[in-house]
Amino acid sequence: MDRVVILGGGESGVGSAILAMKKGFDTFLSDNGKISDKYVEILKEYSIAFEDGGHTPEKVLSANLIIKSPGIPYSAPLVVDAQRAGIPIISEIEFAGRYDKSKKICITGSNGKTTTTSLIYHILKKAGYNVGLGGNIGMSYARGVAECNYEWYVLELSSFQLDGMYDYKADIAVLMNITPDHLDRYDFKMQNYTDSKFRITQNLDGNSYFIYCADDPVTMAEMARRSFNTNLLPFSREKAIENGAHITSEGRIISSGFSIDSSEIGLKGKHNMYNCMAALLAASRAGVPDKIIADSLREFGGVEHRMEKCGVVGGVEYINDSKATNVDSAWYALDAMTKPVVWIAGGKDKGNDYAPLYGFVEKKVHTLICMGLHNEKLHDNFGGRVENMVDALSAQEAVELAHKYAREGDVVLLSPCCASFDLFKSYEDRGRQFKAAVAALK
Ligand code: UMA
Ligand code: ADP
Repeated sequence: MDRVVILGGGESGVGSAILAMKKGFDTFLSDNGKISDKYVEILKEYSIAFEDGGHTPEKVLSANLIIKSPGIPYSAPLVVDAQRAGIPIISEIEFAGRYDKSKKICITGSNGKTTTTSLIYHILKKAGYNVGLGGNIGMSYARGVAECNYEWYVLELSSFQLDGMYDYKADIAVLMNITPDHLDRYDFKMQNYTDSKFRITQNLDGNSYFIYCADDPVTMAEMARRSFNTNLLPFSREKAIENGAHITSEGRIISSGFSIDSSEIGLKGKHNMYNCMAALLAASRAGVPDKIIADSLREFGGVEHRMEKCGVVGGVEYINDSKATNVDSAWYALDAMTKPVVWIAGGKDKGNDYAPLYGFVEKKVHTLICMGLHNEKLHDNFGGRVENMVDALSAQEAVELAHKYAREGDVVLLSPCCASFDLFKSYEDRGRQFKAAVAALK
């Protein structure tokens, strides 16, 4: 019997182990940290053999196939050893795809993945499809394949998941944009990261679709270097697109016979118009009628921690955009601001270049609250560009300072540009603490 070893005992690894077990493999899961109680319970429930607190080389390198969790880099010593030993290493998505008979809509990009994925899922659900949601969001895809039976799957894919994908084929592939992120995992080479994102197009054929942003310079430069044997569906805010989607100068989104005024759409902001165009193209190619797509676009209010309005206190609006963990996403948040801004930024810097934000900050932001353990880089970049700059070591302190500096009619925007791990467990934890602090002000 083939031995499948899963590296990592989080959502991805445990889902993969359940699927491997169900498919009759000799299954073993290995984690070099401590597996959380929740996952230990599931592994025991399914009688899956596992170890934690360290990888035992003999137990791992005896595998015929390794499924690597996305958080584990290829540079991890045991992964290097496994590669040297010639053991195939794949991602959870590649593995689950081997057993998934559903039609697959796959979404990647540096920003907008979760919003677009959730919107497509919302539209297909509304249309009455038997549809699953997974990938880099929610419940593990492999576990979904093991336990559910969907006709359609909407999958958010990260570059880390795409890296371990080879034969997987999407029916509808969506690439939102490519801007610098996670470069530490790609030898700090943008081309390596771009190649990873373009893996979403591998194996597409004449029956599949590739939806992409014609305004994104990195995507377009890469498109020019490659050839595609599939149906191309670009979308744009900047130019008219015949076979795809675009926005007219009057603000109408147009695609073939479909048309909707952007003012009717529930999501707001330029970036969300991209997300809506991608979603409507995907849903229409999945066969959803125009009326259901239009109704869904009107009612979908967005996802938690993405430009989420979380209250007005003393005439000041508070917005939680905790998921803005890179410069590009914060760029769109600041671009969307129409009132004076108290901006809360900072956290674990991933090698950010803040220059694209200077103009917005000088024009729109009067107070910058630096919420992180190391705020020097923010001070270096924005000192002299804002009226006030103060430091905070918690969400509560940041919100109290924001309350003090904000004037009636202002917006307090948490859009940190950085990862959350210096002060918080995750971006969700950061967003929730922010919202709790805003609620406490009331
Ligand atoms: N581990 C090892 N060996 C190592 C390093 C880590 O065993 O050398 C273990 C850790 O101790 C831990 C486990 O690996 O127990 C964690 O694996 P993981 O980091 O891959 O996390 P999972 O819980 O399996 O979740 C992963 C994705 N996480 C990452 O890519 C970091 C989840 O995306 C995804 O939803 C899930 O698989 C799906 O099955 C989250 C994410 O943060 C949302 N993604 C990044 C992002 O969006 O920026 C890419
Ligand atoms: P991802 O899953 O790719 O991280 P999200 O939908 O969670 O994307 O959004 C992450 C951040 O990026 C949020 O701050 C959000 O406001 C912003 N954002 C959403 N869509 C886009 C887009 N198309 N382009 C740039 N930024 C975006």
